[in-house]
Amino acid sequence: MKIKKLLLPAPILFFTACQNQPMQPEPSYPNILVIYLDDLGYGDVGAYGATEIKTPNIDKLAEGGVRFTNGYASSATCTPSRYALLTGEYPWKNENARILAGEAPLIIDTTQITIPKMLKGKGYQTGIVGKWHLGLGTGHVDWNQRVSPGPNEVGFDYSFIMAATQDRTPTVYLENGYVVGLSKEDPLWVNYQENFEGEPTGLVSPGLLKMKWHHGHNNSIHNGIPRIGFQKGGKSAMWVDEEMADQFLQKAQQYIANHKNGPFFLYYAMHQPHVPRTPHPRFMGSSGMGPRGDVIVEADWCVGEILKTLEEEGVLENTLIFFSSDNGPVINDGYYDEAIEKLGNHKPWGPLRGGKYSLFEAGTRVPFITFWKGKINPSVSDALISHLDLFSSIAQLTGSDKRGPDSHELMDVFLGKSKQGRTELILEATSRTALRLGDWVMIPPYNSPPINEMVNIELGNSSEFLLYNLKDDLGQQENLSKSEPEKLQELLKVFKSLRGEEFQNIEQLELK
Ligand code: NG6
Ligand code: CA
Repeated sequence: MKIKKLLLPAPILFFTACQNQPMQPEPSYPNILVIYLDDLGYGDVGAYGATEIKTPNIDKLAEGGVRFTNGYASSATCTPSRYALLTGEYPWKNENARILAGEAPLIIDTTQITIPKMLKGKGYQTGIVGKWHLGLGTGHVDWNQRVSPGPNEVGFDYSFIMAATQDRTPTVYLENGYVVGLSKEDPLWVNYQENFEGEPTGLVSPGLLKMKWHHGHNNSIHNGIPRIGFQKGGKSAMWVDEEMADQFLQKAQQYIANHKNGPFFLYYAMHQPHVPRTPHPRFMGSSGMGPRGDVIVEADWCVGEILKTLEEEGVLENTLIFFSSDNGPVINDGYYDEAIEKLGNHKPWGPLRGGKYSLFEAGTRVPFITFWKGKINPSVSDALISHLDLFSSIAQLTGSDKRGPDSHELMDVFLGKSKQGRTELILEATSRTALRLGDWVMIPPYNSPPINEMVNIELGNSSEFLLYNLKDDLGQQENLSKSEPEKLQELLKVFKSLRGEEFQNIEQLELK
């Protein structure tokens, strides 16, 4: 097993490295780079079957690494997925792990163990660049002071983030807790309950908009785009949406250059293709699919640039890369941006049913790739894996004795040496849960509407139990709960044992 080799005591590795390359001592452990997209669907990537959109750089990762076909985000929305990724804990165990407002308090306890904290214990430098969306402060954030606690208090030595999402206020970057470019003369104020007097909103000033809102998104306007949440002031700090990709890329590249002597852990949390989709002008029209396609092309380009940076800095062969997305795809998530009109034959969900917010497969099954030049042999793996598993697997790789509560040790699977993934996984979508067990999925009955009409996505809600055999029915068309009662019982038993007491009488529960 190669892992054993990696677990050689540091001095031995160091000595070996010195013998081979006397000028450049190698770090004992690999750098770890997590490239995490926002709302990228299973079918949005060439390597996963997309033909109408080109993603050559992501495809390069897939072709040179392990491309997982059963890789899952923990949840069908952002905050819970990101919570699980960093903590290795199921998001439904933390009642605050649901889509957060831009002023929501931090939902990771500062005493809680996280991947970056664990890696700091192993001598890593740790950084995050991009979307945070895990809350900041303890309530009533004053954006004109250092905002804390945040990423720097849960394990990141360096952070350059947007607080929540691109469609939420405040529309500013924060670097190590400070709003970037903020002037004392024009302080920044944020409110999610009411507007500031005299400030225009998407609702009352449609003439100021360059992008129209479809649902939600009619509060404060910045850069001609109406957002969720109100803000006032802070003009010198406001980001330019169209430059966000370049901004995050540059910071990520700088981080790599500054820490090339490693080992480093970099969480590069890109904002594409979440709404509002605002490609840089050089990518406008690049996909023929409107802004949603264009920002995927832009994101793919960013991935290529990051790979180049790793190569130029001489660390590509010593960097284990995880590539994935926080949840499944959505076409109209609240703005008129031609995503529907120009979709053509492209299927962001690939062969799967549902999408973002859904308990059906497309909600949580996402592109999931591992890449490590020279260390991973290219392959396709159907092993069942989750973002949850990064924690304990990385701990395994780096010899840490820490583990994530719901995280499995699957480094051999991530390195393509084994296909023995999980046997079971709880899937979550806006606080509803389902169970994947082997090739089967069971979704308990939920009373909520079966379709979210606004986004036009089937949510997986039904008055009866849903049971699918994904091996024969990847598109979840045939509900076998009646014809396979024993299978249903088997899954129910596991579901109950994983979800605990509250779900013991699930047959009688009126689930919302
Ligand atoms: C929803 C927003 C949606 C998106 C989502 C979060 C409305 C009507 N919809 O509430 O546009 O921002 O939250 O997406 O406001 S996520 O990927 O960060 O979870
Ligand atoms: Ca998302």
